[in-house]
Amino acid sequence: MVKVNWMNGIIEPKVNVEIESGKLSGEKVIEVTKRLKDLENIFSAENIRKEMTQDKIVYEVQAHLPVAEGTAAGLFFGTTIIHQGKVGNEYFMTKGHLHKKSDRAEYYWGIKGEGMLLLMDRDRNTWAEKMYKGSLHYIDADIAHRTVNIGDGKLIFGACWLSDAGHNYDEILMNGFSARLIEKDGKPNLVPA
Ligand code: PAN
Ligand code: ZN
Repeated sequence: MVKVNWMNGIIEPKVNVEIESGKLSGEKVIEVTKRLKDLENIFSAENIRKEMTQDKIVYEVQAHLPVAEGTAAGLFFGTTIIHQGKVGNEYFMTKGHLHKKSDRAEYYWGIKGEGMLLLMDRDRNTWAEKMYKGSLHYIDADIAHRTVNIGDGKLIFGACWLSDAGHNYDEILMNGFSARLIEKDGKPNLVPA
């Protein structure tokens, strides 16, 4: 509920973000949950994923969408929580995507936990940037991006992107990233896919 004091024109914000957790509350906040059953053909061990508890949550996204998707020059603000876990020896991660409009960049920042931001250019060169509380990531235009939880708790990060960026999931679903983060001897290793 927005409280307006018309005497002095001062109002309460319509939405809040909990700094410690990234949790959003208020107007125009949407929530999406991705479970193992929603992540067909994302992990290398698809046979193992199929045998796991399908309702297990892999990640949750909250986003403040103040304008309609596709609006030119508006901004969206989101928080993603990736739960701790693995499919075989591959860490829980997001689907990953390119932006539909290829010249749209994005900011990510680490809020909690330990992660990796997997980035891939158009020539399919893939690299991983460490994520931790306070890390800041500028994802350049036309770079595919996926986040991976390599820690022993939840990975939480924030994101801010343009409202007309759009999401292209198809290319990653079809061709994947050229490398994956695999646990070996208790450590994350970036290995060719
Ligand atoms: C993020 C992502 C979010 C979930 O808000 O959408 O972390 O990842 P997937 O969209 O790949 O499932 C973002 O990059 N928005 O543009
Ligand atoms: Zn994005």
